[in-house]
Amino acid sequence: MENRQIAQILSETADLLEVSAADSFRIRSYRRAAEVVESSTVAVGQLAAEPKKLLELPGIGKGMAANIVEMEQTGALGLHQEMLARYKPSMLELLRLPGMGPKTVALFWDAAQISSIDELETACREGRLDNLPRCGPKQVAKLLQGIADYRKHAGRFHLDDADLAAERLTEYLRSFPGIERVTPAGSLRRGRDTVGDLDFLVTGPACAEDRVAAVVEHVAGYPLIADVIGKGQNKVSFRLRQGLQVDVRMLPEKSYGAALQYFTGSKLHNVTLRQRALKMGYTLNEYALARLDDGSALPSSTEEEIYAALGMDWIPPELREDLGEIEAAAQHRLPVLIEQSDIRGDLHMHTNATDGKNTIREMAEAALERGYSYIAITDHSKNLAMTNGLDDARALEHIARIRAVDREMAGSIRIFPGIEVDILVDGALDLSDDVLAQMDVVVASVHSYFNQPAKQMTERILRAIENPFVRILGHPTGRLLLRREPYEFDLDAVLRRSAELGVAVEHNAYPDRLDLNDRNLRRAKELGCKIVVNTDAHHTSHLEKMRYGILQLRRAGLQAEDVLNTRSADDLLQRLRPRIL
Ligand code: DGT
Ligand code: CA
Ligand code: CA
Ligand code: ZN
Repeated sequence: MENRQIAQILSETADLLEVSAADSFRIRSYRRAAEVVESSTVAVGQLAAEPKKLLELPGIGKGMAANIVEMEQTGALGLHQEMLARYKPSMLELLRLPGMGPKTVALFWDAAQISSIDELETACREGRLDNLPRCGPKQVAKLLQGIADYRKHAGRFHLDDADLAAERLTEYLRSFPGIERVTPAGSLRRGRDTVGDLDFLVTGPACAEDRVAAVVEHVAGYPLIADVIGKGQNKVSFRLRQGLQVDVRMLPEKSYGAALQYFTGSKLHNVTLRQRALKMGYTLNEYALARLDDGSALPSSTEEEIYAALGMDWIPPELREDLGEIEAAAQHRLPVLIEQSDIRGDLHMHTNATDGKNTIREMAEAALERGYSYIAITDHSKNLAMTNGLDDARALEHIARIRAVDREMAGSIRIFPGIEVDILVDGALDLSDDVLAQMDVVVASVHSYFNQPAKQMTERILRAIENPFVRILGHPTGRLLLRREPYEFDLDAVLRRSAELGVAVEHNAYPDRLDLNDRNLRRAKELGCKIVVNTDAHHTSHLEKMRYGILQLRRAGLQAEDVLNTRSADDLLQRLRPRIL
């Protein structure tokens, strides 16, 4: 079992224990174990063969080690299964509603036996919660709104979750003899910020008509399947345990390009492309590109052949949204999109001085391993008390520590002292100018009072970026994908003013944010904004989330030169808003 899977079961168990009002020490031990496993750099499941090694992990005692051994051996945890049976699995979904914690879930369960979102909605509407503590008309209205918001997003998944699920399944499919190519198409291939379902295409000699039945059985036997929805002659649909639905299609080699083109989409791109094909005397479908007059098929085993036959350059999947890419490809003027290897550094990350998990040095070494030549350490400021944010005095001490590590590592990587300073309710910054003046990278972000009226929020952010020490506006719209909408404000006004002031706007590569989104990034470029892409890492392993940010930049048609942290360290410092001393 992978660390993520083990961690998920442990953390669900902690939630369920909390719902059942178990001993708080016990709840904490499961939560802590989940965290330790999730962030462990070794495969914890593999240690199960030598339980002594498990005990060396922080926070893992004898009981927890036995749990891990059980999961590795049986693929499940008895306690977890037992509690799921008691409360129904839908109980866990209740916890995904905004503002809903295990204590509230327990309250609703005890008072009204509510164990699903549907039951909660009915109970709200029938007034059955009215006599419970903290359940006035206002709270009930808020609950109903939360349910509506949740339903709007339900059935979509974060990009990294979909990506990891796809990687695992790809590996499994490739292991079958006679399968040569496996490609996740659809929105995942286009790098959309959230994914509805996975659309897999598979080809190779094993997909020949007389052999494909065995492939169908292999696919349906994938161990992470919750239920198989349908099995056809050359298609299998199923739902993974995490809820994600998957369609796998087996194809002959000669149709692979046509199918890949079709199932990559987007629908709008396909419609416009098919119209172009028709005008040129062809039909295009998932099986082939063919001549209209005699029905004869053109070579369709690769996408390149198909686009070339239509007089176009091959179009990177991220651009296939019918936003002008078809014309551009026909005129051979598609942009050369930014790639992950263009990135030279990451300018937003946290350490264990606040809510990060690693030291300055560990973050720097991890960045160096990725081939970066610089990073900025940008911990939180004091307004975010729950993160142990820095006040002026601690920020100064932190700068000194950052400088010391920078000196130790001189010649390999540069470490810029920085801060992610909170934009306070009125647009003032959370630290004094004297302290900010000593930082190379000041990222200013909104982390509170998200519900201000639009005008007030706009003024608040504009005031913040007027501060001459702010060099980057962090995650500018504040959205949390599938959880929180962007706050209401005049983004265009903020982008315009950022461009005038030379404040860079951030694309936050963390898959929960991906903010600014693709459309806003296009707008930012149009307005002449400086753009940076940062991971906002809270752990060394988060640095790799950069790739999800790169996908969004590519979707916005950005090139390496459009993004500041593709530059060398000196060039970058020159291009950031000038520092006043
Ligand atoms: P998702 O799953 O909601 O994140 O988004 P997609 O883009 O993966 O959409 P999905 O899974 O419904 O379909 C995958 C691709 O198949 C889609 O991008 C284009 C193609 N496709 C599906 N249905 C149609 C259709 O009715 N017409 C055309 N032209 N293409 C379609
Ligand atoms: Ca899909
Ligand atoms: Ca689909
Ligand atoms: Zn932040």
